[in-house]
Amino acid sequence: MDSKRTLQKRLDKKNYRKIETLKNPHLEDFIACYIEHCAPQSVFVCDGSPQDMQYLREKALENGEERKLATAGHTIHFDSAKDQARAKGDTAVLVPANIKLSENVRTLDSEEGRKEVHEILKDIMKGKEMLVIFGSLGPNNSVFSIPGVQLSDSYYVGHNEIMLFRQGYEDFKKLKGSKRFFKFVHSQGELINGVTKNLDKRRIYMDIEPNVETVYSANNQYGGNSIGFKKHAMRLAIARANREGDWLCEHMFLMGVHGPKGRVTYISGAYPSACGKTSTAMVQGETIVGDDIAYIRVIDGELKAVNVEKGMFGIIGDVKEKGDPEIFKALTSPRGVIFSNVLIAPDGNARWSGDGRPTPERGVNYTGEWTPDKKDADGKPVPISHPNARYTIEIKTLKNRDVKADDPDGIPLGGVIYGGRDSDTTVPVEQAFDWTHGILTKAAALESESTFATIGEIGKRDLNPMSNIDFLSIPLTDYINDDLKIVKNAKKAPLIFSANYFLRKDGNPKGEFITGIKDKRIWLKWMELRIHGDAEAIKTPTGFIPKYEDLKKLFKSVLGEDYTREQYNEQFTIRIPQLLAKIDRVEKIYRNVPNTPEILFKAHEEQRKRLEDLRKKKGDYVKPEELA
Ligand code: SPV
Ligand code: MN
Repeated sequence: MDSKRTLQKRLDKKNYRKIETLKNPHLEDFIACYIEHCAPQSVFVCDGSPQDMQYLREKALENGEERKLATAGHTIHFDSAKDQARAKGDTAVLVPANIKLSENVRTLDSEEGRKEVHEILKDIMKGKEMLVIFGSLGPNNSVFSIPGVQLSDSYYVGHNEIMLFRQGYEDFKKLKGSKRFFKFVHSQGELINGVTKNLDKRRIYMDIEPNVETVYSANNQYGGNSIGFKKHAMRLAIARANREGDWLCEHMFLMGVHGPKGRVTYISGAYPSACGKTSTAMVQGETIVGDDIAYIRVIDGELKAVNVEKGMFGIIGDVKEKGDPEIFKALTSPRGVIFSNVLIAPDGNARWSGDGRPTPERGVNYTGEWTPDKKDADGKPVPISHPNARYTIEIKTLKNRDVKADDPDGIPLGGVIYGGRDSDTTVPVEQAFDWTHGILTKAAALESESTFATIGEIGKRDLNPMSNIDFLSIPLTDYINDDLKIVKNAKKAPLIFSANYFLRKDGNPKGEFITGIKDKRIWLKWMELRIHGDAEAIKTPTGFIPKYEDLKKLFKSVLGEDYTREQYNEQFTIRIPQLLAKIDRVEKIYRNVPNTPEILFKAHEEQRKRLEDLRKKKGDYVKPEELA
């Protein structure tokens, strides 16, 4: 194939020049190959200039992928009713024959998968424009970052990518012809009333092989399925990080926690869906670096991290002024916002489930005309917005953006949080004994309990190690080993914490919460103090917990609240039967995970022994003051 000839023939002069300038034969081959294969009517290359970005925004409106809302800068997009979340069943990592990843990750033989998806992609862009979008995964001019190129026939995808990711066009120049970039091909496929028609042919295949590093995505629109730079790039990055061995790609937010005398301490956090991840990163009084994906490296003996993104693709449900004031403000004032799958209210603005405002009388959502009494085919009420409805915003428009949000040198990590959800087991905040203990008993044992809002039995717990179970493109145990060894070349490891905002009265999964919505602010401040050795702690069988006096002071100074000893005792009781049951569950799962390191079982066995010893002395439920 003569790529240059194809490009010259199929691109107009201006667009051809944009590619030629990059002097990268691998890029030219990739673009030419998919022009031939997907057969678009035209090709638009976005070089990151303001006018090219404006073109994407305007085209998204002009061809109906987005509609304007009443507030300046706000638009809305609808996905098909059946394409509103990541399509796990249609997603697979392509691996050479006979290689198996973990049970949780679907794999397909590379040859078969490539053949299948390429048959689906054949001529899929007929009559459409192919967009070529360049991104930098991580800050520009940074050792952390990886350039990527996305081909897509969706302006909505292009629009999201220029908001969520830093521009990559200049970074491609710096590649000097190398093939060290990630590649993504996406098509919405044939549309009917603006949404994907052939959902039976929806495929998202991750080709992680070192010389390929390409994701093919067909017949879908939902951002988690279509936006290559986000979770698709994450699968490629996890595989590359594992091969290179000296960095990590984590499903983590990054934030600055503000301590005494102007001190800023950076903390990352991995939380499964619906466990409070974005709420924590956007908490009042602190500053945000990123809310979803981080690359981590050891630099000069320190663990440093960057936000792979520059925007947020957040879940909008339950964002209300009271609980998430910073996000609520961002979503209700003029600035660039793309809403997806929410309701257009009669005043022309976006409304969503749990926004804390009176229910609108009517509107238009992803199901068409909507009224509060609308029922679906099964007679169930149709919510105002889809439970996975999202917003896209740029962090630079937020006043709580951290000053180091785009620092190419990254931010130094003082602490790492693993945030789970349970009504009856883990205390609101606890520090692991050390890095290895934290990775093995907190990160690898991270669980999330199903709620009314999620499908499944209430109170059922899913293991979600490092909150990354859905995105692993390498065996789970390799990922755990990579996390264990990253600190080998560090002078000092960050502290590891667990967090749980969801304890309920008497451990009843339907009972009321025993911590307040704003209490996470206190747990963060306590972690910050611990990182600097400015707060003492009580040793329990599972880690270090705060002392009452320290929390009392923080509740008063940060929230102006009187924190009582009763509250403390209720929240921080060591619930031995539940903690032992958790160990049983986790061990049972890892017994079936191939190559689980022996130290994982050992760490849990030791924890079990410490819990049993304490139970013998003090009974099932032990108040912290009994240990002090
Ligand atoms: C998540 O589910 O973790 C997300 C949204 O961040 S998605 O892009 O769909 O993965
Ligand atoms: Mn995520």
